[in-house]
Amino acid sequence: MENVVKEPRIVTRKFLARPQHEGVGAIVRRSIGRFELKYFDPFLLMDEFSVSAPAGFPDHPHRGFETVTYMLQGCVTHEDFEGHKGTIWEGDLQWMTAGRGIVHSEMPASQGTQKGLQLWINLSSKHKMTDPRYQEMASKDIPEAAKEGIKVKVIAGEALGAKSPIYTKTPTMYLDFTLKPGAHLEQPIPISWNAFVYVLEGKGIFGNSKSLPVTAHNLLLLGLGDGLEAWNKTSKPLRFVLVGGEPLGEPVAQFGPFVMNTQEEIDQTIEDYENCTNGF
Ligand code: FJE
Ligand code: FE
Repeated sequence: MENVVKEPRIVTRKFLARPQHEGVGAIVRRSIGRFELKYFDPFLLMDEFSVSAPAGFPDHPHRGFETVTYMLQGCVTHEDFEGHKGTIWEGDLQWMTAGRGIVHSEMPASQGTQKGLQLWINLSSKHKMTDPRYQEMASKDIPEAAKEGIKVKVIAGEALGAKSPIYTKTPTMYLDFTLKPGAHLEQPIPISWNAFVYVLEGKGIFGNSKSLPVTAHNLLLLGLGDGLEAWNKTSKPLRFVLVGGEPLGEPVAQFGPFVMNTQEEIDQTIEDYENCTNGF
């Protein structure tokens, strides 16, 4: 492969996401959004979730950011207060811009354990009160590319010549990579963006070819540079997601599922939610 990455980013921090309780009877492995890593601008939360009926995430609100749900196993049904309803099947993607307000439920849609990733991306002050919007992509429609032992599903952004149609208000890339044994990846990342890797399966070497292998449920923050280098030096497949975004550089005031810039805006949001006004 030609040298597409000139200054590879190295791994600056590693977090193992351990299971914790969330919602009603659901389990999440939280990496971003936990106490030690409250915010990785523009990312507010990264959960690898696991739910079995009757557990789930019953009616709850969101304001000021986007939620991105990507199903790994099984399916969840969502329904909001405007009657927008659907099932996110295995491999499908839902990119939800909560904007000024969405109240919805996210519940398992079949028997057994339903697993996925949920990422929360912050919106800039000028977009926080935007109209709510959904972008949905079925598994078969997610652009895919393959080259030299590397397969990628392009959820957002561009990789190996494949490009996602998802519009990201906060510029974001979201790539689902599978590397065959022996494969070596070089993926460009815009230089000013924050980026992380979350390992789903197998053992990978990231950043520096001499670094120690990293296993599933670990989140790796990447340092400065123009891209990621990764290697699969094992005899089994390696699967991970690479997520990057342009930092907003704005103050964050958060109260659970409400994310604004100031405490006054949070107070207003709580009032709006209680009174069903300004979007709720
Ligand atoms: C939420 C607690 C929550 N991670 N992963 C508080 F559980 C939630 C929430 C979720 C969630 C939903 C899915 Cl489908 C997957 C998740 C947290 O809904 F929004 C708040 N505020
Ligand atoms: Fe939600």
